[in-house]
Amino acid sequence: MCGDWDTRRKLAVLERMMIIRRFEERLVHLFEAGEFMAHYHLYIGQEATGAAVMEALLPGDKLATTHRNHGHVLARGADPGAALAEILCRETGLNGGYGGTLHLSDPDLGFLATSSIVGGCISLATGAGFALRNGGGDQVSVAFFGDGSLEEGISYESLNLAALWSLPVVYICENNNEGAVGSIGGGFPAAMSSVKDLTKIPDTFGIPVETVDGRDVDAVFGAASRAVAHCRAGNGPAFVQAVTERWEGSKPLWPELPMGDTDMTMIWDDTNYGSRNEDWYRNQDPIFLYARQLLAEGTVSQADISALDAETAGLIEAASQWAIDSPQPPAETALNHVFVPEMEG
Ligand SMILES: Cc1ncc(C[n+]2csc(CCOP(=O)(O)OP(=O)(O)O)c2C)c(N)n1
Ligand SMILES: [Mg+2]
Repeated sequence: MCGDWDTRRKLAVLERMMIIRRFEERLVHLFEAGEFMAHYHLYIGQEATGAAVMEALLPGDKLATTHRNHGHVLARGADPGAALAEILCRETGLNGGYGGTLHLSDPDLGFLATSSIVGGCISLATGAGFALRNGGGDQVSVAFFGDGSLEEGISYESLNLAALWSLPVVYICENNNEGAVGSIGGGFPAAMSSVKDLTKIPDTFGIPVETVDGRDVDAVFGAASRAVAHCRAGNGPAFVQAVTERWEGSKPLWPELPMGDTDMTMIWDDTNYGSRNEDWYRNQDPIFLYARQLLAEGTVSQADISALDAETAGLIEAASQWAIDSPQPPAETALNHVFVPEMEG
């Protein structure tokens, strides 16, 4: 969807961001309850980027994403129940239970693949751009990746080819490195690049680049729309850097909910912030920022937000129960989709 933003659309975007938040929070609880075993990554703090970029795309566009993929798949409109079932490796999951969290994908929505191979999605989206360009249509392919991807050699080769061949690829770099602890500090791996200003990389290849506040729905939508229009017009690739500060719960190696489940009444009631979380609630949380914007312009009331919150919480509760109750794939199908070379002798 592109074009104008009416009240319905603004509410739909807020709802999408709330679904992602409640989905991710529920996942932490499901992990703690032993419902699945896998290293997993949360999109909390980056919801505005995924939700806004999807608004700049059309149904025929293609996407590839990373290990921080849940938010992208949900923002594009995937069913939360089928997504949760996939993470719990259930037969009813989006990928039949074979993908889990790291390969959670929705091919029906244009996702080519999701992978934890850092930088892999950049080459996949570039290849898709090549195919789309050769197909003669005006679709674009989109790569969502973290700042860490720009340490990988494949990223440079991909950007070079996309620029040389004028491929319709939108590169969305979600730079969440600010405040990251990194493996050296005992936390989740973070970027270690000698390039301090990442926009210099696409710029070197002659790819137009914009940096935006990744917590700001309107800013991300504006930059993504310009990038998409550039690609659709046959002008080659474009690059957007969406900057967010690292959310506290994604700093350690394993995700945490340091502030518990989000209390949406804190959007307008600041009496319970506590000093440690004050900056997050006032300046960082993308849902709070967007909801406050909609409140200020009179698009929604506090009652509307509370109703949306209750509806979203109910949706995720039902999705979670449905996923838990879903069967696992039969044991005899364990090797389906596995490439096993024929062994001699
Ligand atoms: C090719 C490759 N090298 C190393 C890793 C280990 N690793 C997992 S996540 C990560 C950091 C990723 O940083 P970034 O791309 O910025 O994503 P973020 O987690 O910050 O969103 C690394 C190095 C990997 N998965 N793949
Ligand atoms: Mg990062």
